[in-house]
Amino acid sequence: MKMHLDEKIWLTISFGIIMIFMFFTGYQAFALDMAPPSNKEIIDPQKVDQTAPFDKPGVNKIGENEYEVIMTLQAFSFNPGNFEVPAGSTVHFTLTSKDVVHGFEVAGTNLNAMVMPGHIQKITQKFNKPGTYLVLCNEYCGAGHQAMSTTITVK
Ligand SMILES: [Cu+2]
Repeated sequence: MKMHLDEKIWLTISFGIIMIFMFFTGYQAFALDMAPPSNKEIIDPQKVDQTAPFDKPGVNKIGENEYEVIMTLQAFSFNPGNFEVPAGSTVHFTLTSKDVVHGFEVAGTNLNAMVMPGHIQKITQKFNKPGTYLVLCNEYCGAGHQAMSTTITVK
């Protein structure tokens, strides 16, 4: 096959760029251990109320400016809902669903998680700016989905 020199040059450059991207992606994934956050703990979705820590949902202070929120999501509410944390707190969320797939999105932050029945979702966020943060379910979960919201007040 006869190939024009320009074509060879551009093919080499494109192939080289792809290889460079693949190298960096591989380096980040394997050498730097960067990956999307994931938590592989599972529980029996029929027994959420009896399974620790979800038998006691709530907001617990676990250190200086550090809180743990044990939350269950169910059609169409968050438990606990409308809670408060002081500004500057780091909040560790432990979430699960009691029925169907729900979403946990906190507007104005990077918090956005899918919460599935039978799975424990863990995410951490530091709340520096005082204000009222809207928490929304962003996975369609049934007839009352649009009403599934709560707030986190930071003050
Ligand atoms: Cu929902």
